[in-house]
Amino acid sequence: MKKFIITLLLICLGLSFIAMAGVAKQLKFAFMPGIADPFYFTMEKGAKAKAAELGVELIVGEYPKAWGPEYQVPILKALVARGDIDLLFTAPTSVEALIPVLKEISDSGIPVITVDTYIGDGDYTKPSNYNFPLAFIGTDNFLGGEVVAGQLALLLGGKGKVFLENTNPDVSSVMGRELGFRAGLKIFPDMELVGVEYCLDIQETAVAQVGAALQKNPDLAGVFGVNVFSAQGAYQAVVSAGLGGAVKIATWDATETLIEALKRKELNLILAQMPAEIGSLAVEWGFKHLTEGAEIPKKVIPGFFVFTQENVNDPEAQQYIYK
Ligand code: T6T
Repeated sequence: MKKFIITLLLICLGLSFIAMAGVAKQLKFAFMPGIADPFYFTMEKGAKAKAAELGVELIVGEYPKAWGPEYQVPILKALVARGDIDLLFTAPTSVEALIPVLKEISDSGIPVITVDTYIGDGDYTKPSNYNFPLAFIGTDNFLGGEVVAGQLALLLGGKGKVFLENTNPDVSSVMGRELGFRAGLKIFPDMELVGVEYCLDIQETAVAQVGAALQKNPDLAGVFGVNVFSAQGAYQAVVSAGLGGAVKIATWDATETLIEALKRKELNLILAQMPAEIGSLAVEWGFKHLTEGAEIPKKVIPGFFVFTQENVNDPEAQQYIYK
């Protein structure tokens, strides 16, 4: 009898070892967005789809109601305080202010990928106090800014006064767009940038700032709004001044609001990023890194698509509208 019980125990022990070996631990990734807007909602969708495909559990931090470290950092801290996160990907809302908190998270053993925005100058290959993220995955904002400048110049026949509505001077993405736009305009000696304002990612402020620029410059020929809220604000200001069509409007981020305005020919172009792809790539690279030890390229740069009045109804273009 004793021998039988011992044999039974050994069999049970063996079976539980086999079961444990067969069931790999499910990875848990955390995503901390920059603000509640269609760009990050679409990024979450892309990340969720890839996570489901790979069997990763995706935990999404509460969406900050406004832009800035004061809103993002407390949510980020609460997210990692759960203690069971295997990897974090996030859009830092400031190049400097997010360094200490992300460093602390990385030092605690949670690998960090920055998506959409970066810390420092975004070069994670050289020695610095911000080179600890595994990678930056996001748009080439400088290139996009140059493209927008070129397109706006084409729409204006290469001459005229333009105004740029930006959000925050300490955010890598939008500053890249501004610098690219400035560089792109240099090719056209008769194009003049008459002003730049920062709305802190508040649409009403963008409306007021662009409205004031229109009053100050009655001969303003074009406006560039660099992200969802600055673009929607710029569009609103031009239309409510009765200048829709007369003042050319270049925008960034393909929200349904902007797409509908483009279809009505009330604005001229929209640069669409690939937020779903950015989210999907973050999950895919994080998974490969943790399961196969893959080294992630320090910069992963998906492309972008430019919507115009001519292509906005093309069936192939519809996939670039944020969901
Ligand atoms: O344009 C995106 C994002 O790329 C940027 O970093 C912040 O603004 C958006 O989220 C749009 O509102």
